[in-house]
Amino acid sequence: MKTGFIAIVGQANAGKSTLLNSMVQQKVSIVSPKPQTTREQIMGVWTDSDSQMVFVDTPGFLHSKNALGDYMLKSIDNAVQDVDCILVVIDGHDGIDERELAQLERYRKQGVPIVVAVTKTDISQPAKLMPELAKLNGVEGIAEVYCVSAKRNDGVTELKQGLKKYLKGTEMYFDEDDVTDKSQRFSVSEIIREKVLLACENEIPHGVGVVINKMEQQNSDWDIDATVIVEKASHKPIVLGKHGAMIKSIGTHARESIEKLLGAHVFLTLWVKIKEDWRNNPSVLYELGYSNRRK
Ligand SMILES: Nc1nc2c(ncn2[C@@H]2O[C@H](COP(=O)(O)OP(=O)(O)O)[C@@H](O)[C@H]2O)c(=O)[nH]1
Ligand SMILES: [Mg+2]
Repeated sequence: MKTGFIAIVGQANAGKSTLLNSMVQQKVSIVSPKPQTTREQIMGVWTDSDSQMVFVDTPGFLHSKNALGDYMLKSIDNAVQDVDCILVVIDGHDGIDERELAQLERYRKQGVPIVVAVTKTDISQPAKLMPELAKLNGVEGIAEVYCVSAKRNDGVTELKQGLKKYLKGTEMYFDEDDVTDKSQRFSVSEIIREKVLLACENEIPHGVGVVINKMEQQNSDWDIDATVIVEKASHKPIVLGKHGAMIKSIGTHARESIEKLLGAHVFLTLWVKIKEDWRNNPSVLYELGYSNRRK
């Protein structure tokens, strides 16, 4: 058995979480067109007959503007330590910029093999992609480059197969049925946050947090009660929508997705609460699980 950890890094919106979900064949990390959807380290586990790969998804690079941003940056640093391989995800549609090349240089110094996955090939023009790929030729320290489309699952099996050679461990880290290190409670709160991000366009960019107040199973049904936290009074009516239409629609989408995750009927109650500037409030960050403090 070959086992090991692979950190998934790259710019915000490159397609890291989508690629992780595609590699483990389950949605373990939420995805949205907004940068900084992923806030902390999430592990996705893939086990087959001869290997176990633990992928560590990270938030995209950002300039920290608040305490939540500091937490997210720390989470990237933690993720790239002690891994068997760093998988750098580059958006092939967007092209490769100087910042990405500089980051590759930074990772090279870690002394860990670097594999590049150029993704979104389903929407990249080959004629435009080729010169972008050529930029990687001169970069020292890249072990291999794979072109994939996470959305269409193109090249993903080959990428996983290729990554096996970098695994250095021999013991399994997770049970063979595990797909993530996160609790169901965490996944439920993330699904709700994803539906808010998807529903609210650019009005409520990143100031949304979700707290699960109650999550109980009665017979086979789940009863879940959660609060969506917004950071400005003006955001509350937007999340609620006209006569509550928006929060109702968010609730419906979230419930369907949670039912898939839990494989059972779900009763979901959502509340919206204002907590001004919560991204700088240590006790709210702690309540939402974004904290480096020990619990
Ligand atoms: N067409 C296409 N879109 C993709 C692909 N992978 C990701 N996306 C889209 O790119 C956006 C950012 O994806 P996400 O995985 O959240 O990126 P992250 O910020 O790097 O984790 C989302 O709108 C995804 O649907 C892909 O292979 N093809
Ligand atoms: Mg992500």
